[in-house]
Amino acid sequence: MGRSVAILVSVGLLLASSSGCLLNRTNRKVVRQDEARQGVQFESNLAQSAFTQAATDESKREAEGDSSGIYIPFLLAWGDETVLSPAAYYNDQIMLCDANGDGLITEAEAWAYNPDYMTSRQESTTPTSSSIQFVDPSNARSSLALGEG
Ligand SMILES: [Ca+2]
Repeated sequence: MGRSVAILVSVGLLLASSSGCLLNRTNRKVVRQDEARQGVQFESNLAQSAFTQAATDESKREAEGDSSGIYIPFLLAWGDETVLSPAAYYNDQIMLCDANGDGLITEAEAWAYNPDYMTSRQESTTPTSSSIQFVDPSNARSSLALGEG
């Protein structure tokens, strides 16, 4: 009785110390490690910030890696993970973002690539009521009249 409790405690400690499985092996491989970052130009600081924020996001790079293997709950986790090197991921993001491939990332391309960032920046730069200029209607009519004539 005492021996079976000790075995159960040992198994429990083993499960708790690993990733929840008795047998655990993950072979992680970083590919394209020798690749250098490509150069790219940006239309504006905003386009650069939007691109860089997403292209250097480590969690996205890790999440986009490939993994394969066998997983049996509490018993076995055995597999391979493949992730791009940071430079390779950055270069692939340039290809995704630079839609026309001209080596210049425009604000429009940055919008399409990272709309969340661009939307948040747009909201933070929305004009306040003190910065909005109102047009005098009499001047607007005279402008229209000049335009028509
Ligand atoms: Ca472009």
